[in-house]
Amino acid sequence: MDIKRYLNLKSLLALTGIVGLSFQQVMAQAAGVATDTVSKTDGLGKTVGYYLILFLLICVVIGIIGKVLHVYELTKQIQGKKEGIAWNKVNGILFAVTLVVGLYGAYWCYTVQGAQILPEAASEHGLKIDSMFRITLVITTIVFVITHILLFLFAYKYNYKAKRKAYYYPHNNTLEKYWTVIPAIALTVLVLMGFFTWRGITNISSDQMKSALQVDVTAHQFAWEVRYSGKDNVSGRKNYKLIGSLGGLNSLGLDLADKHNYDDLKVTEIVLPVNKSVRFTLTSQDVLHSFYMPHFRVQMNCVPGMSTFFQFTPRITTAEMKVKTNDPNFKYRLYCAKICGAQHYNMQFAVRVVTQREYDKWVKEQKPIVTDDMKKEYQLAMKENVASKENKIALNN
Ligand SMILES: [Cu+2]
Repeated sequence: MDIKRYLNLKSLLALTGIVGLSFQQVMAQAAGVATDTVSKTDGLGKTVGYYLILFLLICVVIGIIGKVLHVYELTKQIQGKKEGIAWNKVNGILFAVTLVVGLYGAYWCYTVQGAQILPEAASEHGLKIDSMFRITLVITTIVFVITHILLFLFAYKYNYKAKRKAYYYPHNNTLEKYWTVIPAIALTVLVLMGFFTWRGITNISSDQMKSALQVDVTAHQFAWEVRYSGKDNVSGRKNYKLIGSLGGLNSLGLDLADKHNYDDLKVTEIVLPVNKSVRFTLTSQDVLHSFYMPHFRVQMNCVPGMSTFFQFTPRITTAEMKVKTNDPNFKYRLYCAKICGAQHYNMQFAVRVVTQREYDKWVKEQKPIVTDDMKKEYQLAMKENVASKENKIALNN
C-alpha cells in the first residue's frame, strides 16, 4: 500500500481549497485512488486514505476555532472587560462531551468492528481460548465503563467555581483495601485461567504425541515448506549442514541415510482430517517466523536451530465452515505472524479440513519429497565417498 499516493500534494492542496475542489471531490478522489490500488486485496486503503484526510480536516477546523476564540478574547481585553471565555466551564462541558462520544465510540467498535471478529473456533482447544477471551472482555468492559463514567463525570460536575471550596479528603484505608484486593483477585483468576488453559493445550502425553498425524514445517524467507510424514507417520531426520546438498536439490537438508525420509510427502496445501489430532513440528531456516492459523487459534514461533511444536484437533471442515460463515469462498489459511522481511505478507499457505475419506484419497495423490533425482545424486555421493575412503586406505598402505 503506497501511502504517498493517498497523501499526494494535489489532495492536500485541494483540501485547503487552493485549487478550488470541494470536500466531496477530495473524498471521492481519495476513495478512487484507494479502490484502484487495493480493491483486489481488501478495503483497507480506502479506510486509511479517507480517515487520514478527515483527521487533517478536523485538525484544521480545530485550529481555526482556536484562532477565532483567541481573537474574541483579545477583543474583550481591548474593550477592558475582565471576563472573557469561562474556560473552566468549557473544559467541564468538553469532558462531558468526551464521555458521551467516547462511550459511543466504544459501542461502535463493539458492534461494527466486533462483527469482523474471527468466526467460531475451528479447533477443540480454540473453544477454551475463545471463552477465556470473552470472560476477559466482559470483565474489562464493565470496569472500563464504570471508571470512565466516574472519571469524566467528576471532571464535569466538579469543575472550578469561585464560590465552591474543595472537600479535603486525603486518604481512606477501606477504599484502598477494596481497590487493591478486588483487582488483585480478578487478575489472579484471569492469569491462572490462562495458565491452566495453556497447560491443557501444550501438556500432551507421549502416546497422544505419537498417535497424532505428524506434519513437519520449515519456514524461510518467504515461504513455508510442508512435509507429511507418510505411511510410517515419522518425519525423517533433517540436518542443516545438508541444506543445498545433492546437487542443490536438498533444500530442506533431508538426511537420506534415515529411511524414514523416503515415504515423506511434499505438499503444496495442508489438508487435515477433521476430528483427528495433528502435530506440527516447526523450525526456521533463517530468521524468526511465526506459524499462525487464526481460525484454529494456533500460533507458535518457528525458531532457527530448534524445533517447536503445536498439536491440536480441527473440529470443523472447510465445507461446514463455508455454511457457518455464509461465505462460499471461505478458506482456512496459514500465515506468518512475525514480521520477517519485505515479503512477509506473502507467507501464506492454503489449509483445508476434510473428512477422513477425503483425506485418505488426497494423501494417496501426494508425491514423495525424496525424488528420483535426489536418490541418484545420493547414490553418486555415496560411491564417491566409498572411493575416496578406499583411496585413503590404499595411500596409507
Ligand atoms: Cu513473516
